[in-house]
Amino acid sequence: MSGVHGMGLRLILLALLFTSTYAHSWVEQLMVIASNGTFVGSPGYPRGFVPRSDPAFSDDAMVYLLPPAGKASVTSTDNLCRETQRKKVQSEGSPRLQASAGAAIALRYQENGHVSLPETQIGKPNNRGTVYVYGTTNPKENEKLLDVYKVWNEDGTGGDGRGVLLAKRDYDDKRCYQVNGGQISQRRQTEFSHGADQYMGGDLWCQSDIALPDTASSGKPYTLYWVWNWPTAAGADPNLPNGKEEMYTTCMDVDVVDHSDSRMSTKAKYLQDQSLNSASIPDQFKQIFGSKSAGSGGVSSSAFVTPAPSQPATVPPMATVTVTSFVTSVKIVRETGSA
Ligand SMILES: [Cu+2]
Repeated sequence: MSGVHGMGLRLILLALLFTSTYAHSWVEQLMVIASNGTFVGSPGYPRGFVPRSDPAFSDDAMVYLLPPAGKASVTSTDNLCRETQRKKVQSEGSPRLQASAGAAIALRYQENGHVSLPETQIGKPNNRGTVYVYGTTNPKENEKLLDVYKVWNEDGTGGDGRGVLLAKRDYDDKRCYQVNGGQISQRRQTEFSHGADQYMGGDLWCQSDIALPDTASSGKPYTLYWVWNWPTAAGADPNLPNGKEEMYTTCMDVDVVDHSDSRMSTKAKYLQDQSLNSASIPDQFKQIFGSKSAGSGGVSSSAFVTPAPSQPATVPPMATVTVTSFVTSVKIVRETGSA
């Protein structure tokens, strides 16, 4: 292969990689986590969810950028939720998650290259930004970002006291990847391999794992705000000498039900070697559990085996998996390039 030919292939590959990073992120799905760390039950969805399979889907149907395009900073009038997520309304076919008070829940999202292709954006944090998850039983339709973000605290004494900070997580959960030709993805595809499923295909989605408060009342919705802070540092990008504020949010509700089997057991213990298609993140699971029961520890013990969950996560047939042309293209380019 000549050098010119190789360069051309590399440019095509780069173009594909860049194209793939436009998507940004939002919460795609909520799952209850059983006391062995495995997802159980049926998925729940954010307010006004538009599935990727919907003909009306585009990134713009789900992305919510703050500050809004054209503004340098978030101001007191900026809404926390995108317009389609300000009311407690679900889309047809995308219901709320059902979970009991105290249940552990995974908020799942796609990294879209923000983790696996960090070279496409200069000056971003090493943890790919920080996710803040807030909870309230008393949300406002026109909730303002700055009334909640870094104001509500773990004790519920921040700001107007209507809500709490449930968790602060690294955007990169240290496992997730999009299938692409980047080194991080290649490494993680080996280390965290899994069979393609209907939701993720070959990708492995990221998670923010949290727990509902034990005090959440049954029969009522509990509101979650997922806020991803992904700033550009000052001085890193010559085009952005002062850096840049960049945040994305998803707003969602969970139906709090009286179901003892989704309640986090004090005997919770993470089951090692479980399928990554329905596994929570061990260190986040440990953080949730550690705060709920003293002396739990032991997440790394492989000798302890918990019973299988009574209600396994639905695993749809493999036949419905769609391989995108993007992934196919990258593979072809790589194979040709290395020939
Ligand atoms: Cu993005």
